[in-house]
Amino acid sequence: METCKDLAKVHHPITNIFQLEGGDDEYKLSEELVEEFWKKGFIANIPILTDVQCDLLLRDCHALQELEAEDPRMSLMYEYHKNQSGDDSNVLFHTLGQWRVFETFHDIIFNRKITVPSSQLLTEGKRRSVRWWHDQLFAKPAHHGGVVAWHQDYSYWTRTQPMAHLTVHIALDDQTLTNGALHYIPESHKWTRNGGKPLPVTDFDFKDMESIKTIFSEDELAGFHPIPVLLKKGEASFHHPLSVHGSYGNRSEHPRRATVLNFFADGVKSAIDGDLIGGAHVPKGSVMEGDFFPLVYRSLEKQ
Ligand SMILES: O=C(O)CCC(=O)C(=O)O
Repeated sequence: METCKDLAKVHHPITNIFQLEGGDDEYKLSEELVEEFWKKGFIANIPILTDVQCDLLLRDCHALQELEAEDPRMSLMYEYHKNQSGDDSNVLFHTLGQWRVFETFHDIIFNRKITVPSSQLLTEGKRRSVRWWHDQLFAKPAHHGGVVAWHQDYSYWTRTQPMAHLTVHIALDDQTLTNGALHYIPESHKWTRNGGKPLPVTDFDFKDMESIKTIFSEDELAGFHPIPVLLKKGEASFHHPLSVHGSYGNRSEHPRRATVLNFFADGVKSAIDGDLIGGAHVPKGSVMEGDFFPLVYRSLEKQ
């Protein structure tokens, strides 16, 4: 059988696409931005990628969308949904695991313009070493691109504990009100259940944008004020694992694509003995590490 190289075995950049000359401090967020993150649950419009870097990712995004079911590279993907909603008028291409297949998606996880700010935002107070969790690619085709319903990321991640996670959403196309821009609910990262647990998962059919409202308290409903962040191509938002976010459909003339990187602080442990992602197992209670979960940034601050 034809085989292919699993880039998860390589725990450093392979190309110089995202190479940076500066010292780490050049890529640090200001104290004001760190404060804003903890106050609102997200920060946005942080410039990360050049047009050339975006275009290389878009080239591979196209190749990913064209992968045939029998292509051996498909076996490396954690998840591959041509249309997660199953509804032709609401198409959401959504994959996890392309970092194992394409050098671009592999190397971006080590980009210090991303990992240095992540080390500042993973836990309040001190900088943390950053470990890779997984990637996601969202592509909404022109005219009939689908929604990403309101949700908190950590609702899907309780198999890794404690919660010290972070999401970096990078626009590969300018995001607008007609093409399905990312929206946040400011301060919703404080909305929890039973002593700090995330809200339960509600968007089971990947179609109903508003399904989360069925479980909101009166206060949460009153505080539900979505803000579009209108990222430009190459800009990122960083959000807290409990920040409620989502995006409407794409009714524009052009596709809207975004790459999403998920990290956790070094030291987060497995909370299950089963499959963590893509067949990766870490015994319950043990620190998340190994091929699938490389350290992408080592903080010099005492942990
Ligand atoms: O709207 C999108 O492309 C995905 C939103 C999302 O769930 C995320 O960035 O974490």
